[in-house]
Amino acid sequence: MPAETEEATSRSRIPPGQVDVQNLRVLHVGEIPEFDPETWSFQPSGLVDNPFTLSWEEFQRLPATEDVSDFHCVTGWSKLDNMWGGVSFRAIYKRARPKENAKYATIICEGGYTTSLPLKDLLDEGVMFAYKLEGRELEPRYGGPLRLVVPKKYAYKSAKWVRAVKFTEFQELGFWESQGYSNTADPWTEDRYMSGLRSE
Ligand SMILES: Nc1nc2c(c(=O)[nH]1)N[C@H]1C(S)=C(S)[C@@H](COP(=O)(O)O)O[C@H]1N2
Ligand SMILES: [Mo]
Repeated sequence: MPAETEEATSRSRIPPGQVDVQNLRVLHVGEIPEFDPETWSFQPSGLVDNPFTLSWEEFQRLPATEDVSDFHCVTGWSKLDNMWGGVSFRAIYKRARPKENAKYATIICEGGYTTSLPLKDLLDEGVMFAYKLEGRELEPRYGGPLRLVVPKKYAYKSAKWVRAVKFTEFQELGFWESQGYSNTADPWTEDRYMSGLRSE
């Protein structure tokens, strides 16, 4: 397609106040955790009929999915077209069988980082626990062995180094959300901060 059209198309995929970058930037609080495949586990729990624990080997045997999505960090950069591979949130949801009063999930990471989302957002197309990026094993700095990917939200919802998912009736505030970042985190409406708390 002509260069102008191409530019217009990609510009329309960049939310307001964002600039597009060629590579994901490595961004997180704390140290990159050590990964030991022998002791690593993944644990869905809370308001579910079937709490379970999977080893790394068992997790990798779950049916896999792939999805290409854009990534928007609240600090102002976006990286388009990332091909993630892993297990859809839906698959974990189905296996855990949440109780009727479960409405949210808190994602719990190695090192203590947390974030949370309504189940209706987590059940969206493209939301997955990813262990691959561009067909290769997900590098530790990008959240390997396992990270959540939530394409429609600012990237602090895309938690790296995930170890557990807790289904809840009420929403728990995550790490950044409890420091004033928006709980709804919609890049398209520049929903960056909790209303009234911060303006820049
Ligand atoms: N465990 C954990 N996950 C995290 C973070 C973090 O500090 N700890 N930072 C978030 C933020 S603010 C961003 S922008 C993305 C960055 O992902 P990347 O380093 O793969 O680009 O990870 C998100 N997930
Ligand atoms: Mo971010």
